[in-house]
Amino acid sequence: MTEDSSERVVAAVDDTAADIASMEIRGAATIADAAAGALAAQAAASSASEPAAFEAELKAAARRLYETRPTAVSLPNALRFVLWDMEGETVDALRESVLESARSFREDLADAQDRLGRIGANRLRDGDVVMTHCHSTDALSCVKAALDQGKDVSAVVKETRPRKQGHITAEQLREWGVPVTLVVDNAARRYLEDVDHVLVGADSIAADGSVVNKIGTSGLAVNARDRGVPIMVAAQTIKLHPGTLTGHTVEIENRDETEVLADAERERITGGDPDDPEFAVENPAFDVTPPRYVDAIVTEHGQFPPESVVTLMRELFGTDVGQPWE
Ligand code: RUB
Repeated sequence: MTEDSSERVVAAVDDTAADIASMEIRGAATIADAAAGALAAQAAASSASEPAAFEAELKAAARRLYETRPTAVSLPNALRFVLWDMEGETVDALRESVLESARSFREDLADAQDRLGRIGANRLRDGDVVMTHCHSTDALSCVKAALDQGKDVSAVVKETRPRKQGHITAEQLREWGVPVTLVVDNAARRYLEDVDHVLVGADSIAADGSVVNKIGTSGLAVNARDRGVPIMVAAQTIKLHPGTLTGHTVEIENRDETEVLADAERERITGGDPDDPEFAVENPAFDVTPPRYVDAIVTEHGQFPPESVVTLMRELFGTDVGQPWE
């Protein structure tokens, strides 16, 4: 609960926010889906008796969710879509509008991923090998659609330090019967010789076509370009960052250093001084791949060269999106 009783945030919102922050819920599309679900839970459980109090609660819930992870734009985009549609003269009407927009947002999200997958699958030929980085449900939907089209696909899966989300990718691909070779991140260049595509997702795509994704994506893309392997980014349009149209930059999340180095390891390196001022660990979660290293951005609206996503962004978002939870 927030302190101000006119802005009660229900436990489901607090729990979702905590799960997003701790990465129990992770991956841009999954975060967006959970955030819309949490707003619906807030609307359903609200005990507000006045429309203004109901709206204040929804905005407080959106703020709570917004503050959890800064890089994936799908989170604020999900909050925008749901709050934009909040309308009505009574609490019941407002509630109904939020429940309906959250439901249709989540449905569209799943549908967009399926459509994107079918488009991405057209780039994959029978017998192709893809190299993956991290765990992206958008990227995996392309593989799934290719399998559904009867193509054989195999994968070289990068472990993806520090949290090893590559293991989730490997598990999913094995469930679908895809042969997987798991490699440490440092082995990527060696294995690029054996692959036909680098296939990754995105957390945010900027107006100039830069792709923000899990740390290590940009190095992989540079190596892939050097080896002549095409780089395909699978990203629904909720990954387009409308703020970059008006000069905002994408904030890169820095996570806790214990994800990189356990306390005992740190102690060993610093000779037992936990606060050694001469020793630092940094843990940026994402990096930026410039558009010149990306061959195609595959969305539910088709595939685009990175430099042209700006047109799509203007069409879908206009130029002034605002923050309806403020
Ligand atoms: C996940 C990550 C994924 C994108 C796309 O990072 O970088 O590639 O979020 O995922 P984290 P999806 O594990 O830090 O959330 O395609 O599922 O939206």
